[in-house]
Amino acid sequence: MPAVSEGDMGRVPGRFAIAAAKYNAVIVDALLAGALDAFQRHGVGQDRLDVVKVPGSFELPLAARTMANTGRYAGVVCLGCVIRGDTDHYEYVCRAAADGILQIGLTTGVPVIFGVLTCETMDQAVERAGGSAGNKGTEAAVTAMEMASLLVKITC
Ligand code: INI
Repeated sequence: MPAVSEGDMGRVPGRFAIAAAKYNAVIVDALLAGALDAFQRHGVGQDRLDVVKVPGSFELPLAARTMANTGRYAGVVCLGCVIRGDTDHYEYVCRAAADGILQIGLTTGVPVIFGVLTCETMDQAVERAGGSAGNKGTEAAVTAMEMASLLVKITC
């Protein structure tokens, strides 16, 4: 059996940043509450967290890149909610957010986590923001902590 490494949720390193979109604020605020709760439960208190608000999910990658490039953060969580309307705006915003967030993680080496809901309806968003399908903000925060811990293990 080879050595297997994975993130240790009992040893979460460093500071974290959260970029949260103001568009669909009721949903994103619920994602943010879930993320803050997850950080708290894993020993990352408010003194190790910074939250910035951006207008919409399209703006998340630039804020995340700016924060990742400071070198201050072990991980960056991006939270947003895009709901399909009658136009193809949805596709552009989703694609820009997903591609941008992926690119920033890869180019900076900082875990940048995709906590953006991409939903057909508001009901689906409610389900995923603390409803019957859990809270994707919580999942995004846990993923950020797990990846931050794993990267320390891999590189030390
Ligand atoms: N931004 C969102 O975060 N969610 C949406 O559902 C959304 N829709 O539907 O338009 C949205 N649009 C704004 C976009 O993110 C940018 O802020 C805007 O295009 C300016 O760049």
